[in-house]
Amino acid sequence: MSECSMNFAGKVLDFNTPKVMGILNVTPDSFSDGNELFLDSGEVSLDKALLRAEAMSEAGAAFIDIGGESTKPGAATVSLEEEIDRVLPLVELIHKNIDVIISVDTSSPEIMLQAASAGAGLINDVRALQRPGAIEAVSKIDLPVCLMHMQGSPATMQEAPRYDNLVNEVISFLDSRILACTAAGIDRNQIIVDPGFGFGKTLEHNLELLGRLSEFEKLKLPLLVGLSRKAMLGLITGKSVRDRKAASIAAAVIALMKGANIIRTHDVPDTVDAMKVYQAV
Ligand code: 8Y4
Repeated sequence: MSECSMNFAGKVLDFNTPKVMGILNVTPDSFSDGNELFLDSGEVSLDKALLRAEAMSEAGAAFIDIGGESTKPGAATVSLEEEIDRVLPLVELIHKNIDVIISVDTSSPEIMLQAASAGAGLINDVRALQRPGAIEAVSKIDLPVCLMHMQGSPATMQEAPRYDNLVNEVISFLDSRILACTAAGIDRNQIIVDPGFGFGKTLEHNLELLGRLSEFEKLKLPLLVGLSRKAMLGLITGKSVRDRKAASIAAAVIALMKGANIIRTHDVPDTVDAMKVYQAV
């Protein structure tokens, strides 16, 4: 949505021009870039993570998205304690050292509260604040939130995704979550929406969502999309996760042309270049 700005813990951003969100994965089994941030002890290397965040920020990322729980189908569940240990020291470190908006990818109210105290500027919840206490947590910390659509739960969502009317159902779900949020005292202008590519969707579903992305403009809220290196791009190109950069950028440009305001990506420098070309035209 244009002509709108949001305050992310003191950093104000307008969405007249699109923005990049760089992914900083701190899940040990993350299927692309995870392991390099891990020490032999199994802990996150804070030094390496900070360097990576600095590089993404310098390359033009407005947001750094930090997540400690893998949503990969079949991934091990992470205890709250483990998620806290992985995510919070990094939020603090980045907050102290880098002028960037810190997005925390979590569904846990406890993490939301602690992350806000540690300097987070955005809560990115793939479960759209459906966990008990999550809406109340975001209402209390008064930070913007990204509400994402998912059908089912990460463990089983790709088994048999099914929709009678895909775009209508995704938009209705987001509408109902927006209503739940505003009813709980969250400001409508603190909400970002996301169709949730790959979350309970077949290739066909993902293609229809991308092709019809401009229909999400009727929600009149900033639109975030995450397409980077996802399985749909592997199905289209036949390439493995590490070789999906060009496909990811092509998908990102299509999303931009259909009104996306934030692109979540592993490849910040190239996505920023693509965005500059889009902007120039
Ligand atoms: C390689 C690496 C291939 C990672 C696929 C993946 C989204 C998100 C994720 C999204 C928002 C992912 C946390 C899945 N996707 N948050 N999170 N939107 N808002 N898979 O699309 O990146 S994790």
